[in-house]
Amino acid sequence: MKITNIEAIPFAIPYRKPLAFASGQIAEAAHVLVRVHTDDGLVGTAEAPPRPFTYGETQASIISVIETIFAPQIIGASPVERESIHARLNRTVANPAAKSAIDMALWDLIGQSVGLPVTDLLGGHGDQMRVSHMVGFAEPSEMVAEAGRVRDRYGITTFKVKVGRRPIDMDVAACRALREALGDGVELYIDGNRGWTAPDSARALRKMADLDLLFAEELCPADDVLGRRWLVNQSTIPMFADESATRPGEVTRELLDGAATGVSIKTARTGFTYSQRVLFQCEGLGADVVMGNQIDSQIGSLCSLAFGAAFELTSRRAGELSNFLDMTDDLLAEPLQIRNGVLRVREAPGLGIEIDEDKLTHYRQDN
Ligand code: MUC
Ligand code: MG
Repeated sequence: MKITNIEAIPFAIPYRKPLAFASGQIAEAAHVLVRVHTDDGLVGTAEAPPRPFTYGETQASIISVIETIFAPQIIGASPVERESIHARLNRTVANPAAKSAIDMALWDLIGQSVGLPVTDLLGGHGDQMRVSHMVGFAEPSEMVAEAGRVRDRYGITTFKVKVGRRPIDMDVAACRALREALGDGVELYIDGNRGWTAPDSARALRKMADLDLLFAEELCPADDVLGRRWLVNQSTIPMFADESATRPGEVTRELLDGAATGVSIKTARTGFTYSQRVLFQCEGLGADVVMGNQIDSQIGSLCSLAFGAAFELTSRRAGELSNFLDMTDDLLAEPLQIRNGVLRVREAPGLGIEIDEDKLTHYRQDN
């Protein structure tokens, strides 16, 4: 089996309501669908969500780097030659979403060619994950209403609350309102997307000490090196790194620096190959992990689920798999269904991504 062609197709699907957080706002899923074709007729599929505020990639840059640099480097290779393919891709620095979409499409091809789901190839731990839902910036009462709706409709009982607004009071009030309204039966944790300073973060954590937060993610910038260590030293809850730890080397640095005690794994930026490395590193160092979300559509969510369900450590915590609920539509022929707070892995070989071609024709932006 040889790679014959790589398609990078821009598409845009509006959100019902924008998701706002300290580093940005997403109002439409303007992503890139990546399809890797082979000479035996199989097609591997994944998506690349551009997040300029985190990685500098745009929809145009993802398409350009795939078409002009990556495709010529790997056409003719076999999808199983992952090490040599990554060596070629890594001649170009950065571009994590573009590289990861190619990586996941290759795993999809390998799964299809041997007739096994990618989850089984990766680790085969289980076939489902509990789902955590992200609650974006709004007035506290609206945030409570959204979480309540999601809990009642989908059975989700874990919520990631976006914080990082300054001054800290509105976020502290939102977390308190969520705990009071939803009770002790739900899990809450916070993500600051670097919006607070270390002293802001310490104050906010003190004010929320009675809210039984599971952990806190990326409250202040990674460049605040001493501030982050100072924060971790005084925090009574685990502190997770997200956008400060996007590659295996950064993960090691953050953990050994004492700047974080856990890591968010996002397949949208480390694919399956490098997500495995990050996971095994965390396991070896005794660090905690959570499956994060890059505001993925159902395609990306299926990829995170395939990886998260494959390992015991990634299945312990609920995975962030529900951002697609805010989208007005999606590209999967068979939509994902969250039931009783759980998403199940597809039994089909590979990733089980079947694209609705009519929807793709409707939402693609290159025709
Ligand atoms: C997160 O965990 O930070 C927000 C921006 C992004 O790229 O991912 C999200 C969620
Ligand atoms: Mg985060």
